[in-house]
Amino acid sequence: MELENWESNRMIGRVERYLLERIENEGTIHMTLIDPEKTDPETAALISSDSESLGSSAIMVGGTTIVSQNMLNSVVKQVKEAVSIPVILFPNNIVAISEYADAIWFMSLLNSADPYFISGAQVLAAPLIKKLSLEAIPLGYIIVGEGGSAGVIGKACPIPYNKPELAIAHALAAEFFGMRFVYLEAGSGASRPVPAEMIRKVKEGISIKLIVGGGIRNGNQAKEAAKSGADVIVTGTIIEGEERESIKSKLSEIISGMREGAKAKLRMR
Ligand code: 1GP
Repeated sequence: MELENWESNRMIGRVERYLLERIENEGTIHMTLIDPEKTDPETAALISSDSESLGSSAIMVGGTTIVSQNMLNSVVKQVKEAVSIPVILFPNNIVAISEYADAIWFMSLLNSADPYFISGAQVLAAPLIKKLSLEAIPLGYIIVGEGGSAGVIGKACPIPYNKPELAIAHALAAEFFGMRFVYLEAGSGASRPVPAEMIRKVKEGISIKLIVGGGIRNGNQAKEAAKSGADVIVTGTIIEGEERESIKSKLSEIISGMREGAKAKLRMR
């Protein structure tokens, strides 16, 4: 096979290609994160369908404390039936894999002090991912600020918000490892999202795609993150425990804010 064909056929799968195209066209894209321990399958399907209508590009499914694979499978299956955008697994551990998803973030927690979260779980999961033909998208995961439950469970040494140079170093390591996405994670429900300055400096320092999440609750924060250079914005907590209409209005505010920020980002290209 020609090198070029090998690269296009083998390295980058269908979901990743779709994400890259949307980022290229829209500047910044939004993903809704569903935690199957906190949202039942029916509600997950409704929220996912609303997210798609409002402009989300993908649904991520995962949480820090997944205990039931059955629940995960039901959520993924029902979400798949409700949307045409991809469903991407966001695994906390080896049990968080479902054959019904389109792809999986194949993620390494780069600032963990425990090798299990850097490459151990990944080695255990890889054969199953292959067997299920799940598209694996390589992702460097970096916990910053408070770090939340993901920081505690993943035994991370969170990067302080006033040390963007450390975030750049970790993100560059992800790039040099060959990962194609890097995620600055403030932790689900963080009281402060990743600061604009950290996003801007990391974006300037790398050439892979930058995902930002944790603590984004309003349109202004989404706008700031996009304007500062985020390629993907993830929100999860805003869809939990609220009425459908109020979730829709929050999502719409966040996606409009992001789009405003993305316009500024596109102009700066
Ligand atoms: C958590 O970054 C995601 O992994 C989303 O965070 O729940 O605070 O939106 P929130």
